[in-house]
Amino acid sequence: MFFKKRSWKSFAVAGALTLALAACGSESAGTDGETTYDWRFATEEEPGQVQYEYAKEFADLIHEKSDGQINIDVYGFGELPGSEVDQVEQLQDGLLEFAIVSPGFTGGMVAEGQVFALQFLFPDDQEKTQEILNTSEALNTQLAGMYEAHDIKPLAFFTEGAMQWTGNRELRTPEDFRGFKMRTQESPLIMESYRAYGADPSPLSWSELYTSLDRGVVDGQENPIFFIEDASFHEVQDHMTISNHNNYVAMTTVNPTFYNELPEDVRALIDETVEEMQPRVFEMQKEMNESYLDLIKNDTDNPTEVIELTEEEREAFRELAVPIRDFFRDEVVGDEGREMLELLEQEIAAHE
Ligand code: 6CS
Repeated sequence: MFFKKRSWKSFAVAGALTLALAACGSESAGTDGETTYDWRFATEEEPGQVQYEYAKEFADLIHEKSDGQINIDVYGFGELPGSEVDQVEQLQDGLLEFAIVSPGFTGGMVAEGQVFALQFLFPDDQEKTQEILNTSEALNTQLAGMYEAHDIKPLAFFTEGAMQWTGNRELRTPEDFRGFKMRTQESPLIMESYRAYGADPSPLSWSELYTSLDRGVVDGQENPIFFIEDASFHEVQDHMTISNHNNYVAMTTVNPTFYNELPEDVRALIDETVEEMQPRVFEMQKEMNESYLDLIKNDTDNPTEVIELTEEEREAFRELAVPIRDFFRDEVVGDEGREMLELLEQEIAAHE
């Protein structure tokens, strides 16, 4: 079996933090009288990228606060078997305790999670967007409940930055997308959004993306700047459009059975640390997205034309993107999803 067996030992509490003794899962008595909790945390990204660095800091904080009683092994993308979608299944099956999940990969299962694929929905102001992600009842209560029904418990939503387009040709107007082979995540709504621009969407794991761009299997893709640079997509793309058409939203998730069976004080420790990580990850992505833009612009070995859309140019895309909200309401979700979007739209309006 690939995964390490979960190890539980009985313990004597050390330091200021007292973790309750209630057993969660299997437990075995240790010789040193201490319980150690060994958990696994999977991410969809690699060292140096936002999700991985988030998980590392989270693991370090939890380790420190628990006086070393809780160890969390963080897995970068590719260290566990399978794709992003397989990692979600491993979380649902309890093979992983924690995972960062991009809703785009769960579109076939929790249709309502595709709300994040609705372009031009959230404010352009990233701080406002993060505030909505932190406080929204539509997301943190309604949508979270829909995920929980599928054995995925979202503890937090955070932005990894505004998304931009890269292409093997200039992408300045919707006409430029005509017949364009656009790589997307596995979400019917993301695909529909690109069909509205006239593109030909093609879902792929990001592990296949560099080669697919290089070989012309696909013509372009969307991602935040830090990811475009760090995954070297700009090396095999001649153009990058600063479109800010959407945010890349990720969720910190936990297996609900594991979480619900934890002692209350351990759950409180997790919750408190998740909350502490929200401003931290916001700063992390902001710094990375800003500095990596300069890296792309200054990479003379791999020149990339950077096009910044004017408000007027963005408007042409917005006009085609807004009707996708009706598609979401009418074709993708049921009453609960419609109510969620209505509430979310009210929450967004209150921030603008
Ligand atoms: O494009 C993707 O699929 C990847 N993008 C980011 C920012 N994180 C992981 C994800 O799989």
